[in-house]
Amino acid sequence: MSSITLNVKGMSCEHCVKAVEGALQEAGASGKVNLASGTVDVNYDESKVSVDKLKEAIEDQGYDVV
Ligand SMILES: [Cu+2]
Repeated sequence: MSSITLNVKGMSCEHCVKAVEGALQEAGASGKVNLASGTVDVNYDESKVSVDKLKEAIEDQGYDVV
């Protein structure tokens, strides 16, 4: 397992938390959003999914990964 912290712009409420964490789950990873810092701690299996794919999954929900 690998882990990374992503900076994500535009998350403001519980809905955003669910959208982002849900998208990561669908991509095969697990994420924990921290609204106060605008970050997401992600645990993932690098043999199954790339960081680029994780970023894409978040961006598909309408948020910017910076
Ligand atoms: Cu929201």
